[in-house]
Parts: sequence; structure tokens; C-alpha cells
Amino acid sequence: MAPTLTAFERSPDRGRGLSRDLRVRWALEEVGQAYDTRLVSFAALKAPGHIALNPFGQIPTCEDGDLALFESGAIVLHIAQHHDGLLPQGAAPCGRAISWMFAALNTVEPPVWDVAMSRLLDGDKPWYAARLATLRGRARSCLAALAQGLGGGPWLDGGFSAGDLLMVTVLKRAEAADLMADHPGLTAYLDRGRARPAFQRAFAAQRAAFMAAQPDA
Ligand code: GTB
Repeated sequence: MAPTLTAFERSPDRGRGLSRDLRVRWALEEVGQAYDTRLVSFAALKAPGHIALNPFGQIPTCEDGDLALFESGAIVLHIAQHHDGLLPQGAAPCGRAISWMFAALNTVEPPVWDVAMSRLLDGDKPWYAARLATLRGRARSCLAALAQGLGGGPWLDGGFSAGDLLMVTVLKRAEAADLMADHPGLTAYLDRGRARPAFQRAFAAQRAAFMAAQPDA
């Protein structure tokens, strides 16, 4: 049976591919695994049925047979461990790809997310400009380190892996927060990721869900 993902019924990203179900859709597309989606309203996210799947009342979740997972990174890792194509063979290369998965979610995403949230929520505060400058500084130095780690390679460590998949989705968020201007190498990397046919299919599917809910958007 195909796994079932949850995603926003009306995504606040307005179909721009910023919600975190995109990375799960993309992973499933990369490995050629069909999936179903269950679109969830904001109210339903906090209702007991969804809280049983994700204690934090968030999307995405993934039900795969008897297994119910939450956390986009854990879901992508599960997909990568059960299909060929997203983790390299061999303990050392596989371990390095998993290191990049954690780097994307634990090291790069938090400072990028902090900038995005501050721009969204803090604009009316008297300390906004100084706070944003601090947050932008942190995010930019993290992106500078990432650019150095990427070096001249097309991908982070050899062939395309789940580490790249997660990192590209984080850089999409960095781009939306205007953090990519200093890093043409990272922008080219982001473009390589989103040029992949599997990304295109995932993005189109997520956008189609948004358009179906809000045809006037
Ligand atoms: N760590 C979790 C994971 O990786 O799965 C985080 C999941 C998460 O943040 N889910 C968000 C959610 O369900 C949607 S993706 N939020 C509802 C809630 O908390 O009540 C985050 C997101 C939200 C909105 C935009 N946007 O508007 O652009 C982009 C991304």
C-alpha cells in the first residue's frame, strides 16, 4: 500500500514550496514510490486524531503500513533507508550523507528559519532592525561555511543524496528570506536541486493541492 502523507489543506506558503511536506514528496519522487496525501486544516492539526500522529500538531506525517512517522527528516531518512537512490552504499559514505542530513536540519535550517520568522513576526517591534541584523549575520556565516563545504562539487559529498535533498529545501527557505545574494555557488547548487525532475513533480503536486483549495490565488 502507498504511504500517506499529511500536508496543509491551505498552505500559508501559497504554493511556493516552502512547507516541509515538499521534502518528503521529493524523496518519494526520487525513489519512484507513489504516495497518497491527506490534506489537513489548521484546526484539524490540533485535534486528537492528528496529535496522535504528531504530538506537536504539525505536518508532515507519514503513515506507511503499521508505521506512523513525524518529523520531515525522520521521514526522509526512512524513505532513504528502504529504497535505493538516496543514500550511498558503504558505511562511511552513508554516514557522511546522514551527517549532511543532520547538518541541513540542525545547523543550517535554524538560523535561516530565525531570519524568516523575525521578518514575519517582529517588523513592528522597536528592536527589529538590530535583531534582524544579528540574525542575518548568524545565517550568513552559516551559509558561508556551507558554501565552503560544498566547494566546487555539484553535490555535498559525491553523488546526490538525501543530504542534498534536505539542504536544497533549506536553501529554498534561505532564498525566500533574501539570504543567498552573497553565494552564487549555493544558488547554482539550489538550482541544480530544483532542476531535478523528481523535485519538479513534488513541487507541482504540492502547488496543485494549494490551487485546488484556493483557485482564485
Ligand atoms: N521539525 C518539523 C519537521 O521537520 O517536520 C517541523 C514541521 C513544521 O514546521 N510544520 C509546519 C506546521 O505544521 C508546516 S512547515 N505548522 C503548523 C503549526 O505548527 O501549527 C513550516 C512552514 C509553515 C509556513 C510556511 N509559509 O507560510 O511559508 C512555510 C513553512
